[in-house]
Amino acid sequence: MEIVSEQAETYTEALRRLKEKFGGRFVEMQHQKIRLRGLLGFFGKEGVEVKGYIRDYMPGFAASPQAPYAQSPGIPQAKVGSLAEEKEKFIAASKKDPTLQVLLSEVKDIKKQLEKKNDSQASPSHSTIERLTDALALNDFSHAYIRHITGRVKKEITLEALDNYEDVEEQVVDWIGESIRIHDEEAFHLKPRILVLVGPTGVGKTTTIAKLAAMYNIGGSAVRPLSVRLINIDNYRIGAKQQLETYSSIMDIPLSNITDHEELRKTIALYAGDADLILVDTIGKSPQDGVELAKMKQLLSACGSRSEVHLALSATTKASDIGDLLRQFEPFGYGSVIVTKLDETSRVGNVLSALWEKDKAVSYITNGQTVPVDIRKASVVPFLINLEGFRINRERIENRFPGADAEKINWRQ
Ligand SMILES: Nc1nc2c(ncn2[C@@H]2O[C@H](COP(=O)(O)OP(=O)(O)O)[C@@H](O)[C@H]2O)c(=O)[nH]1
Ligand SMILES: [Mg+2]
Repeated sequence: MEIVSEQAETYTEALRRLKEKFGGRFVEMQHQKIRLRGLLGFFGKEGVEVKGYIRDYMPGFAASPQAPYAQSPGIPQAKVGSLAEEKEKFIAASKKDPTLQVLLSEVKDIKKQLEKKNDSQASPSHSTIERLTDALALNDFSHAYIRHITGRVKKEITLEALDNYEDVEEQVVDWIGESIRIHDEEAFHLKPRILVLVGPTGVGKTTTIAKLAAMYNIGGSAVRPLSVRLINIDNYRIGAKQQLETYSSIMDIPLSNITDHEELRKTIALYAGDADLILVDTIGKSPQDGVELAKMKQLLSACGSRSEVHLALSATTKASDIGDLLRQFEPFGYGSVIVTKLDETSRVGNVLSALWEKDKAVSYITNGQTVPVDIRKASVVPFLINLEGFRINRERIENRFPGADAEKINWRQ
């Protein structure tokens, strides 16, 4: 059986050509939008590719004198119905005939192979694009993210400019930077600001709460000193209560341990009078534990709809797990993510791809175990200077992405 295809600007034109060549023997398997190949495969117009196979005589397909297209002499004519009709007839016939069943499974295989081939043809290579793809993959960016970037390169960069790798690389670094959304703290100027931290066990929620408490309580060039209160709902884990209590007493910041919705509501009401910032630490349950997550969500509703929920996400999380995590915590309505443990990995593509795909902002980044120093308000620069295999002109990106207190950050020490 022979597989054929035809590309044209319209579906009708592609089909017309196929019918002209093969008459009623042509059976369509699929058609899809493609970009017609222009110079070196770039900048082609949109078109359609129709694929199918040439049918030999098959029982069940009667010759039709009304076949609309010319038939080759000697070949039995087939009735040309709609694709759906043809398919149905074929499947019905194949049920009775084991030979046809084999044929059907071969057609399916061929279809799969054609699709695969098509995928690889869809990205015509240029050495710059190949190098960029490798560099992005080295940083653990997802396939979707890499496709998005290389797609932009093909669409927005001329063939001539593509020959200058350094320029394209610089442009791509900017695009990566632009894809990072930073949480807008100023948008939350309610008093008190209630910041709730959720996330899986061990990502660094409690440590981060302590760091945030110190950062805002003490103040500094990047933040003004605030009146801070702590609330802990991590009573289930042995030692967890004590962990935040220790920080609270060292920093002399009031802490309440609470166990239920009502207690949480009352505590917030009590603190609301004189606190600027209330930080709420939550129980560290496994994200697989749906019941516990639902209980926590119900309990947290006591914080009110104006509270900010942030998800703590470790930069060391496997790329394949990040999507699931972001989804599992979605019911909490978190708007931004605190990326923790950036010091433990040199690859940030996994996190950046997931945040971009789910359109989540980054609010803070933490880069070490030491309370209170290892935390920063999120900014684009630390992510970019962590990129492996990209030439980074630090001065240029700091001007391009002026951030919180980027000038003080030196993550590559
Ligand atoms: N390397 C590194 N370790 C961290 C960071 N943040 C927290 N940790 C460590 O991660 C572990 C779990 O932290 P914890 O705050 O108890 O996590 P929780 O279960 O989410 O509350 C502790 O050993 C912390 O010291 C960070 O930014 N970098
Ligand atoms: Mg904890």
